[in-house]
This record gives sequence, C-alpha cells and structure tokens, in this order.
Amino acid sequence: MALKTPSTFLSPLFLPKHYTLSIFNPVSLNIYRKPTPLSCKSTHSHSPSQLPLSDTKLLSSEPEGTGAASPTRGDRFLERQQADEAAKLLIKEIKKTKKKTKKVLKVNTATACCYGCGAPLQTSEVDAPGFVDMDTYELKKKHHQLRTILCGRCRLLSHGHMITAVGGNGGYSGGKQFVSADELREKLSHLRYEKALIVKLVDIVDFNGSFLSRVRDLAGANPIILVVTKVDLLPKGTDFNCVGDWVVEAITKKKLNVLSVHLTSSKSLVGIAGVASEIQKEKKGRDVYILGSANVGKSAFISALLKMMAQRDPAAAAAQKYKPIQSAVPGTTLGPIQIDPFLGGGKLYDTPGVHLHHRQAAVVHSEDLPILAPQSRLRGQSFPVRFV
Ligand SMILES: Nc1nc2c(ncn2[C@@H]2O[C@H](COP(=O)(O)OP(=O)(O)OP(=O)(O)O)[C@@H](O)[C@H]2O)c(=O)[nH]1
Ligand SMILES: [Mg+2]
Repeated sequence: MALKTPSTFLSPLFLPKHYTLSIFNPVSLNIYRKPTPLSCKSTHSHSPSQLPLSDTKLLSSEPEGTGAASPTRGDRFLERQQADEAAKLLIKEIKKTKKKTKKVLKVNTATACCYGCGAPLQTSEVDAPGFVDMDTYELKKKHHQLRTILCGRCRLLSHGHMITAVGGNGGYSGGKQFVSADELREKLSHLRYEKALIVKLVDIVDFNGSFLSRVRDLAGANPIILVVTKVDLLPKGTDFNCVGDWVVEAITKKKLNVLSVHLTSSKSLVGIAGVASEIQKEKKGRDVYILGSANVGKSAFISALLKMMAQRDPAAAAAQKYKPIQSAVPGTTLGPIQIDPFLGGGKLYDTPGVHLHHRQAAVVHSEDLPILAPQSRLRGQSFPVRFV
C-alpha cells in the first residue's frame, strides 16, 4: 500500500551559497578580470577628459614621450591569445581536481568484498569479518569469481549465530576485529556528494528510535523515498490508512521532505511492489541507496525487492543469487554492497546501518537481542480509563 505525499523536493534550493562562490571566485578573478592596457587608450581619439578617472590618472602620471612603447595590434592580439590560453588551462585544472575528488568519494568497488556483508575479503584473521581461507580465495581469484565469496562470519550469521562486528555496541568495548560505528558512518559520507535516489527505511516497531532524523547529513539534497518496514508485526486488524496518516504527520513534524511514503513488510511482501515501481519512476539513471539505522531491515528489504522485480526483470532475477545477508544482529552489513538489478542503468546499494546510541542495540548484549525482537504480531492491550 502506498501513501503518496506531494513532492516538495527542490534540489537547487538546497545548494549552499558559499559552495558556489568558493568554486567560481578564482575563475572569475583570473579569467574575467578586465585588463587595462594603456595602449588601447593611446590609439583612440578620446581626450583625457573623456576617459574614465583611473585611466586619466594613468595617462597624466607619465610625461609624454617617456613610458613603454605602445604595443602594436599584433602585440595586443598575442596578449589576448595568451590570456585565453591561460583561462582554458585554469578551467581544465579545476575540472581535473573536481573529478579527482569525486573519484575518491565514490564507493570503492575495486577491492573484492564479501557479497553477504560488504566487508573487504581477507585471509589473515579468522574471527574478523571478511575472512576466507587462502585456498578458496586463490581458486576464486583464478576464476574471476571473487564476487561470489561469502565470508566466514556471514556463513555463521546465516545459520542463526549472533556475531556482532561493531565495537562499542551491545557491551562490546571493541577490539582489533571490531569495526566502530563511526567507521561505518564514514562509509556513507560520499553519498551527499553524489546524485542518487535515497530509499530511507524506518522500523514501525521503533519508529522514532529508528527514524534517523539527521538523514540529510548523509543524504545531502538527494530525493528521498520513505519506506516503513515490518508492518506485518502490527496487531491484527490495524487500519493501515490510520498508520499512513500518522507517519505522514510525523515526518511533517520532523520537517523531512520526501517524495512518497510506503508501508511495507519484507516478510509478507506487502507494499514492496509499490516501492519497486516508485524506484523505477524516480531513479532516472541514478544509483539507488537503501539507507537507515541498524537493524531496520535494509538487507531484508533488498531481498524482497529483488524477489518482486525478478518476476519481470531478468537482471533482478540474476542478482538474487548473491544477495546481502540479513540477521537479527545490528551491524550485519559492514560496507556498501553493489547489486545490479536494473536493466536501464544505475546500481542498487545496500549500506551499513547507522548505529544510534539511544537504541536498545547499543546497550543490550547482541546474544539477547533476538529474545527482545518481536517474532510475531504485536498484541494490542486496552486498559479501562478510570475517572477519579
Ligand atoms: N517481521 C519482520 N521482520 C523483518 C522485516 N524486515 C526485516 N526483518 C528482520 O529484522 C532483522 C534485521 O534485518 P536486516 O535486513 O538484517 O536489517 P539491516 O537494516 O540490514 O541491518 P544492518 O545490516 O545491521 O544495518 C532480521 O532479523 C530480519 O529478519 C519485516 O518486514 N518483517
Ligand atoms: Mg544489512
């Protein structure tokens, strides 16, 4: 079910003014600065009184017959040509530096990563994410199949083991094999500089806790589709229209501009088709990033999306083979995972969840989390109101 809100997104308004100025100032200073060649004045028939004040001063400051010889027409032509060349070079340099920064900021897809969690593959630390034994690694490398490797931790996670990898959460002080929450967040820092479509996920069971109010810090001015997950856990008979209205009101209060709001379940596939068609409509050749706080169901949502898209799209059907791992442990996904489900260009990315210190997962031991996570529908309870 898809609840539409009017699109109030206007990207140009979000561009900070100082950014534009700082980029273009050097150009305008060096290229468009008007030269004041004395020679030009001497060839004209103006009298000093007809010239602008500054020029008059310059002319009168040099006694006639002294000063440099007036440049010829050819000299002036050469001068102009040199200025043009210098300007072109400068523009080229600026474009080059811009390209370089973009390259650094883009997701690094050169290093081989585990397709389940996005951690870089390594053969040295058995307990750390991304571990694969040397023989398997060499064999897969030889056959150019590094993208088909699932690391040791992901194998255990897929069998129900609870292995956290994020230090500072769930009572873990962090260590050599732990990634920090800040490091994970850093992996999303390139996003605000890219032209992307953001699909922001929020868990209906912990709506305010998982909302990620400062999503614009990560997403920049990119358009956002809001997806509310796990609605299959709402009590039986819940009026989705009411929930939808409540969500729209909540995001209006939080002053977040979104393209549309969708209530979904990755388990029952409710609402997934609506999001799939909305993504196709709004993608416009851009990459699509699934963003949200840890454990909201990003990887599960990608699985559901691929399943839905696979019915019509062979690219999505092929992408289903190596899809991200989902588990009840917050911090399952440790790096951006690139998926190619779109025939018409643009990639889909699963991202590491943002760890928020106020959430349950930040204080509860990871092994205890599955007991606390709702496994089936929540049951509503009514209490009689007592009038005193
Ligand atoms: N009932 C229900 N459970 C869901 C749904 N989506 C995800 N889950 C469960 O929520 C837990 C977290 O799912 P993930 O997809 O791993 O969450 P994530 O956001 O990718 O987590 P990180 O990678 O740690 O950031 C798993 O136990 C999923 O089975 C849903 O729609 N309904
Ligand atoms: Mg994940």
